[in-house]
Amino acid sequence: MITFETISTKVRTGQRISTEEALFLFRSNDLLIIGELAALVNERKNSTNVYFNVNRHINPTNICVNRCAFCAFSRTVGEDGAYTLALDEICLRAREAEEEGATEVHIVGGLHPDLPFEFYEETLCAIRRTAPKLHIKAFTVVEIEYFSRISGLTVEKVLDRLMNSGLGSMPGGGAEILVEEVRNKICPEKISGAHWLEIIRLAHLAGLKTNATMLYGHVETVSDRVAHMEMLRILQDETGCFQAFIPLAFQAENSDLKLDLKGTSGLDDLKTLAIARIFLDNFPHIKAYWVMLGEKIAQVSLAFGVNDLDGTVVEEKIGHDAGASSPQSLTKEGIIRLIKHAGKIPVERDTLYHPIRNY
Ligand code: V47
Ligand code: SF4
Repeated sequence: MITFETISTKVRTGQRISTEEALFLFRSNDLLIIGELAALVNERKNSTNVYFNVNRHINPTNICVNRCAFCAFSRTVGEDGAYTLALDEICLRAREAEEEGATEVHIVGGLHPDLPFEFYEETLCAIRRTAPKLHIKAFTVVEIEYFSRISGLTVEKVLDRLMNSGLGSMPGGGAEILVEEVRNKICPEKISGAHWLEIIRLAHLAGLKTNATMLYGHVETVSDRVAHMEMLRILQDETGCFQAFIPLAFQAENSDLKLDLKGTSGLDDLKTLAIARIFLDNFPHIKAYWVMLGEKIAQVSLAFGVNDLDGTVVEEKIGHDAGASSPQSLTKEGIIRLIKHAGKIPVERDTLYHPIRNY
């Protein structure tokens, strides 16, 4: 029989918990016990260090052929608010970021019907020329698969050409919930969960580190969340190239998902982060993305197994188009303050988690 005692013994002795045990935790509301176990796992891995980076998000276009039901960011060509940044504009933002002390640009966008694959190669090359010190973390698996389709190249070749143009690592977006039944409801046009995992595997084999996200708080069940995490845990056992797991709290405004939702609850946010920390024992980092969670929940999550607060971001569109009430940007000092007030040591990191400076 599964009880808190049996789970606690496993966690304390460093054993992996099962999917049934993760479900048991999701079905309990004993947040403090779950949080204590998650904090223990995190402390063993990361001591009291909490990572952040100085980064800037750039979304080259919001025009997208997919139109996922949960996405308030995407537009069709000619629709109000549709935009595509010129290469010069992208480079200007990257140069500004570098001048302001950023170490990373995070680039993701919609699946544009007309831009050729070469545009994305040129974007990377141009950023590398104008801001050579920046690490370029770019393109979700969904974009990589789209580039393969529009160019007629294999995914391996697409990755190879992008890496030659300056791609340094990949973010974890597009995973949503990897269970097909859920994808059919929230993003039927998106690649399947199995395909997402296969392309991540190819990226890892090519030598790229990536993250993995999970969009939660919409139509999925807690079993779907556990199934999603299980698929990631299995792949991580094989490749070891995931860096951070990032649960993304669904922002409900302006989306086509007709749900009677005002967003996730604080309890669910903390429980999800804590269970992820316990279940994903082979992931080095659990990231609280303050944009979707708000600064306060992100800060409290540092006592619930989280060891990464993402970065300064500067200009965020995906969450804010969907009604996120967090600020567009946090200053480095603001992030350091959040971490210090939680009794932890702020560590500025680069994209690959090399420490730059402790505060
Ligand atoms: O794939 C879209 C999600 C993702 C909504 O890897 C939404 O370091 C909530 O992946 N409510 C893109 N989420 C963002 C992303 C990300 C962000 C920060 C850091 C990293 C990283 C990755 O945003 C999409 C989708 O899952 N998303 N719409 C929404 N309404
Ligand atoms: Fe397009 Fe990504 Fe939005 Fe889906 S989530 S509509 S693929 S931009």
